[in-house]
Amino acid sequence: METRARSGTATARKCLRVKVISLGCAEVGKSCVIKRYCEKRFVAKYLATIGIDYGVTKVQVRDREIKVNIFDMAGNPFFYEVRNEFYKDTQGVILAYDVGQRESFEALESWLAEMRQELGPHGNMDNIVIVVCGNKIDCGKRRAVEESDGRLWAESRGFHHFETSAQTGEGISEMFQTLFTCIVELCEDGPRARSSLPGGFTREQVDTIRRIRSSKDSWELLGLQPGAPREELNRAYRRLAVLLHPDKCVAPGSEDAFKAVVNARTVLLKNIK
Ligand SMILES: Nc1nc2c(ncn2[C@@H]2O[C@H](COP(=O)(O)OP(=O)(O)OP(=O)(O)O)[C@@H](O)[C@H]2O)c(=O)[nH]1
Ligand SMILES: [Mg+2]
Repeated sequence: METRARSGTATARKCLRVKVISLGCAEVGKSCVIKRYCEKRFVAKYLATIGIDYGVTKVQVRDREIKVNIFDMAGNPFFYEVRNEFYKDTQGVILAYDVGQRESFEALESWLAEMRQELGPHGNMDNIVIVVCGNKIDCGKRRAVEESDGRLWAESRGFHHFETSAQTGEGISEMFQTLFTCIVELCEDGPRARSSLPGGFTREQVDTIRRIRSSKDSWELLGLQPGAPREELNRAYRRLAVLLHPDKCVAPGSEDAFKAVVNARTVLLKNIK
């Protein structure tokens, strides 16, 4: 990883030093995303990271100069013993998956678990800014993870979500800028002042949308036993409609979930006397 100073503006305030790591399965493009940001170039040949790659870059956030130490981790399980040394004192995480490879998205939870485990019982995740990066959006035809799925997963955990292409550069600078801005906010104001955290919706809404998406029939979608009476059906419908109404619910996917609830009720009512 090359070192490059991105801002020469002198500032009165002390330079802030921060530590950022990249996490995610092998070959999702972690090294390329970092290279695209730091060096403005893309390498098509796969050169697996061996353990850890380290680099430093300077950026300007608001009136503050920050020196970012980036630890780019290898995704291959073989390098766990090397990786685990580098979790501590992390302030920012790029948690990456490949939008064309479903397993790399489904593995995000286990990457968080590895980090939690290495930080230990006293490690505080509230002091770490996590951006979730769905990479390789230029490979449009083989998409396996929808943008809304990625966003829902990330935002329901209080993380930012970006889709990127290290090849074209799309989304890259927005993602890094958000990461660095949030880290500076956190350093200056503490966890309570994370004004730019996404959200505005509840865990119940997110879990309900997920349940609706994976339900196999209209009964299951409404959370009812097959053959439930009309009053029960209407009660379940009302509860879900209030929870997910697009006027009140801003969780990603709420509009489709709300439509599915309305359809399920219509279909079932036709068959109930
Ligand atoms: N088309 C396309 N290919 C990409 C993109 N990002 C990375 N790649 C390719 O995907 C392969 C893996 O990229 P890396 O950045 O080395 O992946 P990594 O996540 O760092 O992998 P490990 O170091 O093994 O954990 C390389 O062949 C890259 O050229 C992208 O946005 N679009
Ligand atoms: Mg790598």
